[in-house]
Amino acid sequence: MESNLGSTCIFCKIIKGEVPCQQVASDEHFLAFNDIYPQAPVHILIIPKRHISSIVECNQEDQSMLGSLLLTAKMLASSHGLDRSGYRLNINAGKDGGQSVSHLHLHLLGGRAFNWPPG
Ligand code: DGP
Repeated sequence: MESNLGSTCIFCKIIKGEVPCQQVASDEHFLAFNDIYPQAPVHILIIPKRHISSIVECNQEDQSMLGSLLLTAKMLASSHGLDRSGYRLNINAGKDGGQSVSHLHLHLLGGRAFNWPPG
């Protein structure tokens, strides 16, 4: 779901260049940049350039975008040398999921071991 909240969204401001970021990659549909509060040696956020507030808002029309989002993360993990050691892909949704920014984003975390279950 698109929303005019995009005009005040911090990640939309990053996409527009109004807020700086450490960019990792960019294409027509996605932007990847380092998380400002890294939880691992590699902590990259991959976001769609179209404002979507959450995975909760996604539907069948977003199937292709969501698949591309995962493949983009997989390629970035590979280019960061994480294929052998492994990594974690994480999407937080809503309050219980710990989502703090209302713009769909995928966390790519790597460079250390992670526990399961998560805290
Ligand atoms: P989540 O909790 O899943 O909504 O994760 C949001 C992440 O976004 C969190 O790890 C911190 C990161 N973040 C928030 N604001 C900024 C920002 O202005 N720049 C960057 N690079 N990351 C941000």
